[in-house]
Amino acid sequence: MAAEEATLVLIKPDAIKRGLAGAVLTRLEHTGLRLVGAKITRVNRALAEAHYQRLRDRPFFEELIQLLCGELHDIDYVWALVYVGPGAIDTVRTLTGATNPDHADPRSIRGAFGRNTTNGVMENILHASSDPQESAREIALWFRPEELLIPLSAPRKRAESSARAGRA
Ligand code: IDP
Ligand code: MG
Repeated sequence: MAAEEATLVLIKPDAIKRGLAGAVLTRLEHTGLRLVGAKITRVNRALAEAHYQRLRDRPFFEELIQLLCGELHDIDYVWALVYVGPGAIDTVRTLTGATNPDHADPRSIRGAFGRNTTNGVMENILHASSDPQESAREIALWFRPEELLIPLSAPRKRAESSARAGRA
């Protein structure tokens, strides 16, 4: 049985602009994972930069920040969602598909709906956490604990407490 995990999904402004948020939510709902947090929220530059901090040295970083903030699509919000369940991170990553929509499995969300525009912008519809450390960091960035239906503990804390339990 896969480990119980939590994962953050962001439905990005390109999806909202194209009226695809409902289709994405439907596919996420069909995973059977439990939705424990959901909101629409504005994204300011500081939040976008913190979210994508690992990519700050990449040449497309500025465009990526503008995209997440909605500046490229004249959209002023994203959907932020937290799903939990066994193997939730991989389940949602597989459903999401490869980063580049041209390379994504056509059965995935990005394969079905993503595109590279003629202006060279990668519109890949959604963000999905890539690993337990990132999901814990991202969920804490986007949600206050009281906004979630259940308390979530960070993976490192879980590891530390089992190490403590082992020593006791
Ligand atoms: P992921 O979203 O599949 O996890 P990451 O490598 O974490 O992919 O990149 C984060 C986001 O940065 C992507 O979803 C996409 O929006 C953007 N991105 C990644 N690579 C490129 C690129 O080569 N050109 C433009 N945007 C990119
Ligand atoms: Mg990523």
